[in-house]
Amino acid sequence: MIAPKVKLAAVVAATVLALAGAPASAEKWDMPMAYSASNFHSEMGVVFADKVRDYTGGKIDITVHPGGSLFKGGEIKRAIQTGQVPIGERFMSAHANEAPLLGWDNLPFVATTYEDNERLWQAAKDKVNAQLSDLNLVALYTCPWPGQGFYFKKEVNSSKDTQGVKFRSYNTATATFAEALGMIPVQVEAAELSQALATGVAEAFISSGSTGYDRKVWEHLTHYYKVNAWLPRNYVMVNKQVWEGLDGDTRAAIQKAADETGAACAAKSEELANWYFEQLEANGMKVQDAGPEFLAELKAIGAKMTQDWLDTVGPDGQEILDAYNASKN
Ligand code: PCA
Repeated sequence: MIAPKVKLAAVVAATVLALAGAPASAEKWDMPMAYSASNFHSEMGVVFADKVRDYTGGKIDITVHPGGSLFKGGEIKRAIQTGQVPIGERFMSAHANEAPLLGWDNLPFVATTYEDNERLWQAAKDKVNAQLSDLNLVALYTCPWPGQGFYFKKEVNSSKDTQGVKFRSYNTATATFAEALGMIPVQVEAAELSQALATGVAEAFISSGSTGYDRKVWEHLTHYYKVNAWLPRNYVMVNKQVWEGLDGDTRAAIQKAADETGAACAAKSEELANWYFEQLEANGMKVQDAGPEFLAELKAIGAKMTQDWLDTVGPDGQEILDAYNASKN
C-alpha cells in the first residue's frame, strides 16, 4: 500500500506538471540515429523532436541519440522492428540486402539532382511504404544526402588506378560497385570511418562531401572525385504497433512535425552540398570532376547495376522507374 504522504506528494507533483502544461502521461521515446551529432541529419532529428514535443502538447518526448551511441547504425532498424526502441533513423539502402526495393535511391546516374531525387521518391514512396509495413515499420520522413562521389589517396583516372584498392562500402550496392572497379570492399559504418582510414582497413570510399567533412578524411586522403552518382536517403521510422497504438490526433501531430522536418532537411542538404566541398578544399583536398574515362566506366557499371536491381525487384522496380521517367516529361 502506498503511504498517504507519498500519495499526496505524487498528486502534488502531477498537479505541478499539469499546471506547467506538461501532461502527466508524457511518453518518453529514445531515438537512435546513425550519424554524428553535428551532421545535418542529426541536427534535423533534434528539430523533429522539438516539433513533436510542441505539436503533441508534450505528450511525446523524444530524446535523440546520434552517432550510433545508443544502437550502432547497423542495429537501429532491428531495434525498432523488435520494439527495443519506438523510433530511430537509418540509411535506407543499407536495408536493400534484406529488401531489394529499398535500394531505389541507390541506382547509379538515375536521379542526380535534388529535384530528380524528389521525383524518384514520389514515384517510389507507396511501394517503399508497403515494403516497410511488411517489416513492421512506418517511415515518418526521409532526407537525401548530397550526391555521391569517390574519395582516394591518389589521382585516379580510370579503373587501372583502382585495382586492389581497399574500399569502404556502406551497403551491398557500393560493394558491388567497388568490385566492378577491381577494388576490395569492406563494410564500415560512417561512425567508424576515420578509424578505418587511420588503420589502413580502408583507403578509399564513396560518399557525399558531408561524410568526408564530418570524418575529417583529409587527415588520410587527398582526392575527391565528384560523380553525383545518386543521392541516397536516410529515413526516420517508427515501430508499426507503436504507431498504430497512438490516437489519431497524436499521429497527425507527429506526421505534421515529420513533413515539415523532411522538407527542411532536404533544403538543408542542398544548401550545404557545395559548402562541404569548399571545406574539403580548405583542408587541402583536391576536389574535382571525375575524368571522362573514369566517368564512362562508372556509367557502364551503373547501367548494369540498375538492370540487376530491376531483375531482382521485378515489376515493382520497373513501375517505379516508369513513373519517375513519366514525371520528368
Ligand atoms: N554519407 C553516409 C551515407 C551516404 C553519405 O553521403 C555514409 O557515407 O555512410
